[in-house]
Amino acid sequence: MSSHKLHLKQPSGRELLGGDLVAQCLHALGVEVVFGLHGGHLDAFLMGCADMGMELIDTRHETVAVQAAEGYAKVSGKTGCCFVTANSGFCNAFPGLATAFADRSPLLCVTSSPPLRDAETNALQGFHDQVVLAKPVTKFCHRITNVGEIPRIVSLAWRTASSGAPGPVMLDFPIDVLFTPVENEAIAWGGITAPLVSLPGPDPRAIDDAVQMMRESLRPVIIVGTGAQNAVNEITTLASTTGIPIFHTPKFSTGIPYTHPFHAGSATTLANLSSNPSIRPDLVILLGARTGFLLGGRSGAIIPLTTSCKLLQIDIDGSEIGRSEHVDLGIVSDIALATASINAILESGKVEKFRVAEAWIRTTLALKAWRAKHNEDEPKIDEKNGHLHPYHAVKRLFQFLPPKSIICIDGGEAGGWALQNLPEAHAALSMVCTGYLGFLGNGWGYALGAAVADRSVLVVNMQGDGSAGFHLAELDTYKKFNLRILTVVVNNCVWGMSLAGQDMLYGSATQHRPAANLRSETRYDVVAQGFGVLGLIIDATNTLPQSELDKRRKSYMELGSADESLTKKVLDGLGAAVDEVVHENGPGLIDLRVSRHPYQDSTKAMVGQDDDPDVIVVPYYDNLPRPYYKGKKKVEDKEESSGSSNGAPS
Ligand SMILES: Cc1ncc(C[n+]2csc(CCOP(=O)(O)OP(=O)(O)O)c2C)c(N)n1
Ligand SMILES: [Mg+2]
Repeated sequence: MSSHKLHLKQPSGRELLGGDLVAQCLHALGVEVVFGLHGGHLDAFLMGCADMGMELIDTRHETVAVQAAEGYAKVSGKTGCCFVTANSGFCNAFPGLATAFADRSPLLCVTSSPPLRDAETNALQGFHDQVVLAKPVTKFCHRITNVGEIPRIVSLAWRTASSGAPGPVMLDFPIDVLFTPVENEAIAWGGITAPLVSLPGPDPRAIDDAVQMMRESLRPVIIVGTGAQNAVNEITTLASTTGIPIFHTPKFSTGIPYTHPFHAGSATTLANLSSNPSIRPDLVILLGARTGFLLGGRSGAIIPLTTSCKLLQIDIDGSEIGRSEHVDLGIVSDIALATASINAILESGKVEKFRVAEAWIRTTLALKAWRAKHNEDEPKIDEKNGHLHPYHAVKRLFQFLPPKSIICIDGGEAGGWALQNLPEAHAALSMVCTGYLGFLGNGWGYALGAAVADRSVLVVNMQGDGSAGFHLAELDTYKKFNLRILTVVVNNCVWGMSLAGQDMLYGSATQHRPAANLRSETRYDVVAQGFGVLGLIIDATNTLPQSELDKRRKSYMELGSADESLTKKVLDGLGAAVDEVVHENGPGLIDLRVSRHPYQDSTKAMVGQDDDPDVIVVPYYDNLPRPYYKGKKKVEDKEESSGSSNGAPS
């Protein structure tokens, strides 16, 4: 039937090849932009993309290309697309696939390999079987061995990436398949022209139960995650009708407007209620948000793990429901459909209307205004080293950002300061890019994809000086495509979170701080200038040597009048630097020098340093009880009960 076929466009001056067919299939599926890095294997495909008017954004590293496709998906809501060359490019792409798989991000990665007949001959860029390597980090991956089967398999891969729990897929087109002329009669079209499938909806009885749970709850909260990306209207309607506050996972804030009256900010602030059970949630409604370390793990700090708090989890993937803890009600469904069903019941008049008590609404919404008092009270400039306090530096930076920016958070301590100060930014969207893999450097690609998906806003690429080093060369990509990305290197001249852990665990027991140092002489603003990007530095000590290259250095010291205090001048200088980048209408970088102290509260909580001799400190995870007792108290208890020592070593 002709309607199931694509009308293929004949390229002018050359044959229609397998590569054209791949490009035209992707075009038919709605792909407008493809991220990647060139390899000769892919030229037949790239020519096909160019012929179809698809935008090609080429990066300086394949990891970034895949992560840009992921960032694009996160912001546009569409499936991202990328290309990487055979073996070398693929191996660089692997971290991107791994991250996207953990993050359930829909993307299709195109790669290539040596000609089919050269299999296992030590051929160029053919040593590793990419399909085998990619299997555990993709939802689907396949090597296409027949040019005629391209549409069928592309369609299958695309639908796999974007349906159910989304995720990355990879297609390996051997170079001979890409360069083989297409024979129209021999094409298996598969579902390439089929309309998009509808999304899975909820069981109506479960929705009744969910409504009942909400009605019975006194202190409910909603926590949204990436899976709620397409459900902004439905969730805000639910919140407006019921007064249930909406928190978001730190990983992804969704597009719920910051200004919405029930937007309560990051769910991490719920930990502030953990000391008082009477003002903790008694119902947590997880909408497309997964339990795990980003929501406090098994500590119960964010989601109370007590019988007095019920957990209602709605997710597209049943295996996420009750993954680590008991769930009182689990619903497998698309979030928009499930929430719309809840709203329909509430509007139908079938159940009595309910509204959360004002006191609970006030308590939860006040969390957005909560600031760590100790950090607030600390001097803005560290008296010991003359550097800006990282909390105050990031806070002021965020206050200067244009509202509705997109904030991509990378780095260790730097990321913690950014997350803590997020409410100051009035952002349209925020994401912690390190994600489930704790992967430093991901922010470069996510920021790139975000900036391509939405060119109307400023994208802020928050980096530590450590994480910045992974993909600094992408400044070149930002410049090449003149993207509105402000990179901020929160520069404490150290692998800060690494040093924090070592300090907390080893203290004065040893002076060794292995592999934790970074160079203070490295000038990220000058590096940016080398790429033709506006590079600025904010340094309260004003002691850095001037560089020959350093033509555009902004001296904040001259920005204020003579009687203004140093602190004000530095922070105003930061504002001036942000303004300069905003007006540049292209990329910019601020090397924001900060003190390496104090350490972030979340780092302290994660490291979990504990002097109790009966506790085994397991940094970054929950501590363990010692299988034998070392502390006096326990030994005495034992002695009291048994009348003798238990013989355990102390
Ligand atoms: C790819 C990767 N390598 C190493 C680590 C381990 N790690 C976690 S935080 C951290 C230090 C981060 O330093 P920086 O980016 O400068 O941020 P800071 O903590 O100094 O603000 C390191 C090395 C990681 N998470 N990811
Ligand atoms: Mg650092």
